[in-house]
Amino acid sequence: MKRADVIEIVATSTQCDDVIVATTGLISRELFERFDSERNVYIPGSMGLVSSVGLGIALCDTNHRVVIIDGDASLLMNLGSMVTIGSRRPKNLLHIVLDNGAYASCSEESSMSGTANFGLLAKDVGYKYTATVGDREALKRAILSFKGGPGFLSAITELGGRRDFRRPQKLKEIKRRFMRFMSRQPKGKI
Ligand SMILES: Cc1ncc(C[n+]2csc(CCOP(=O)(O)OP(=O)(O)O)c2C)c(N)n1
Ligand SMILES: [Mg+2]
Repeated sequence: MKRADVIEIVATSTQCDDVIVATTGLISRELFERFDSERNVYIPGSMGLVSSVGLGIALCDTNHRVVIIDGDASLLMNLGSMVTIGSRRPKNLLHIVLDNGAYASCSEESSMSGTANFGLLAKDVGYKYTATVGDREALKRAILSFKGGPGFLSAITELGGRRDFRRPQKLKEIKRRFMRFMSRQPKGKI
C-alpha cells in the first residue's frame, strides 16, 4: 500500500460529515490536492501536533467523528498525546498512523518507527481497539467497521509515489470554511 492508497481510502470510506485532520508534509499536501473538502483540517508546518488538534476537535464536538491521519515520525514526536487520548477516551476518534518507517516528506531518512509497536502502546494507554492493516481492503474494512473509539490503526505503507503536491493554500479561508462546516448539524449522530 502506498500513501496515495491510504489518502484515497480515508477520503472515500469515511462519512461526508466526518472530520479528517491530516499531518504535516506530503500527507496534508496530497489530501489537499486530491480530496480537498470543507471537512478537512491540514496541519502544515506543525509536525507532531495533528493528534493533539484531532483530540481537541473530537472533545469539543461529539456530533462529528474525527479521523486523524498521522505520520510515524510525527507520532513519535508527540507520543504523549496518545496517553491523553487514552485517558480522555473520545468515542468519536479514529487515529490512523501512516507508517512508512521514514521521514518521507523530507529525504526519507529512517524514523526508527520499526522499533516501536504503536498498536501495543495504544492498547496499553487505553485506546478501545487497535489494528494493523497492510492493504487497501483491510484499511477500508477497518474504517467501515468503526463502532466507537478511540480506535487506532497502523497502516503499513511503502515509500514512493508523487511528491510534487502544493502546500495547502489560503489557510485562513480553510479555517473559516471548516468552522462553517462544524456549525452545521451532522446528519447522523454517533
Ligand atoms: C517541528 C517540525 N519539525 C520538522 C518539520 C519538517 N518536516 C515536515 S514533514 C517531516 C517528516 C514527517 O514524517 P512523518 O510524520 O513520518 O510523515 P511522512 O513524511 O513519512 O508522510 C518533517 C521532518 C516540521 N514541519 N516541523
Ligand atoms: Mg513517515
